Amino acid sequence: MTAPSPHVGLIMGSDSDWPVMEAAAEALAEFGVPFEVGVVSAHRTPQRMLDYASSAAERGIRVIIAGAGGAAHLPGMVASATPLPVIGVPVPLKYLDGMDSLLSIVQMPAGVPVATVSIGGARNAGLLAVRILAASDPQLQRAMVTFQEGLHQMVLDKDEALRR
Ligand code: RP5
Repeated sequence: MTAPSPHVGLIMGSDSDWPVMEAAAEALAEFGVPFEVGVVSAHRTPQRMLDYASSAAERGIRVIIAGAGGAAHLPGMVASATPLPVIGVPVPLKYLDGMDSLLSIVQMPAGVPVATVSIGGARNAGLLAVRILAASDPQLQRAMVTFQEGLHQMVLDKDEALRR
């Protein structure tokens, strides 16, 4: 049996980003969304980044999640070279608490959008990718509704436990 072709491209500037970015992979796996993972650096492998971004749509990728730390130009540069929706994850490094990554990703010029999640917010990046795919996939949308109902119930359960 052949593996399903990936719908989400999960890329990061360095393998050192993986401990943060892993949460996006987990979210995608929870919903059974096929994805690929790779290291693509805007600064160290600029041509590879352009090749990845410009070929992603024709390879069947529908959403790209790009995480990077420091001078985090990867999500924005990828967004400039693909028509696909790009979700940017600011990865916190040793200095500046990820503010550098956040500001590098979030302040995009008009015309080149990147949906930026919170610093270290890779799980939400995965969930946002699921929602984007679910907009044209009723089965996936039902799974998202079930997930949201689970969140609702979790809060009610915690409330009840506190009141006891
Ligand atoms: C960025 O530089 C990467 O996304 C990573 O967050 C950071 C440091 O990379 P390494 O020096 O750990 O490879 O481009």
